[in-house]
Amino acid sequence: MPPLTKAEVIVRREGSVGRISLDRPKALHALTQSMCEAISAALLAWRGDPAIEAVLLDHAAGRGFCAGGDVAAVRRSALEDGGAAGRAFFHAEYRMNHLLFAYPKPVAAFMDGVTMGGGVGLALPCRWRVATENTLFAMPEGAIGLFPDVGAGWYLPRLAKQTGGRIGQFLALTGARLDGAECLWAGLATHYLPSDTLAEAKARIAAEPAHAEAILSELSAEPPPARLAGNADRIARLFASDRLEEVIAALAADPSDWAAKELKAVTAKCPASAKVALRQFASPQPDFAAEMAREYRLAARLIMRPDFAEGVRAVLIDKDNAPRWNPASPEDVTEAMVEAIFAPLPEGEEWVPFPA
Ligand code: QUE
Repeated sequence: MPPLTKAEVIVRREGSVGRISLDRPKALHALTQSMCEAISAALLAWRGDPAIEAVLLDHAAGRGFCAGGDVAAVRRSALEDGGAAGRAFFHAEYRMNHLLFAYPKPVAAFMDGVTMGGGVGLALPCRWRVATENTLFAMPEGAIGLFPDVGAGWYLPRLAKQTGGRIGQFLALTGARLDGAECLWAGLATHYLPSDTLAEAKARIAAEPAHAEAILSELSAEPPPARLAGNADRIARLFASDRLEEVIAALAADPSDWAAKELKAVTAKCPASAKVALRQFASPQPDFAAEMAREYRLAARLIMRPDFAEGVRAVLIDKDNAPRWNPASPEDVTEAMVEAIFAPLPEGEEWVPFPA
């Protein structure tokens, strides 16, 4: 009898590499809990296996690397079971993120298409992060009342200083979409390859994983100019404040068309989410596990706020893109509200990583 549900992740060995391919094409490979668990199980099985030297992470059929997570299911959980299933999803996803971060063997991620939210969490811990002409990268959670999770609070504040140090805040507050060239410029990607060379890159790495670095360099192409680089100074200046009201005021005071467009993007997002993101990025955690434990608190709290159900409704269910946030304006999101979202969870409910 065939299985009732498809696995949605293809796991196999090829020579001395482990291969993991996301296979949920109808949802642009957005992650479900069982996909996270299958990925973690494969990584755990290979972690101490001397026959596996490296891991390749990509998507199987269709477009998109990974569009995020199954937030429609998380929304149903928030409305129907007190958020228990939603928390279980984030617990499994963040364990997978942490496992990749601490993984003792090199992993290559092929960001050949939409790479948002959960897809960013898969790619950023990897030693090699390959962008292509199809890469479309974003942390869009502010549009659904969430926050930049999956380790974004670790990676984004640490991006190269060449970017002016505020690219993370810019990405979080605007949900801006970066192309492959911009990902390379910002340090989000390590290589830029034409997508028609990816099959060759994977086959050659599988044959000679010790030469992965040289193979990726050899197949790399000159990316087009990174448009974002032209706005780096503006981003550093206008996103300099950790106070949302000040960022909005700075954008409003700038005469450029660019600032006007980004002002619209910032003010369309969930105000509570934006304040959570700014506070998160202003206080980087000492280690990655601590960051994931903090993010789990934030996720557990934010999925139960009405803004999350409303944001998913507006973006993914009704698709009217007209969320009604509550509070609707930044001034009404108080310090005490943000503080409460960061508070520790009750004993026994905190996130814990896989044992080392
Ligand atoms: C903001 C988000 C997400 C989003 C759109 C936003 C997000 C997410 C998805 C998504 C997209 C396609 C799917 C799916 C989920 O879209 O987190 O299951 O098929 O996962 O504006 O944060």
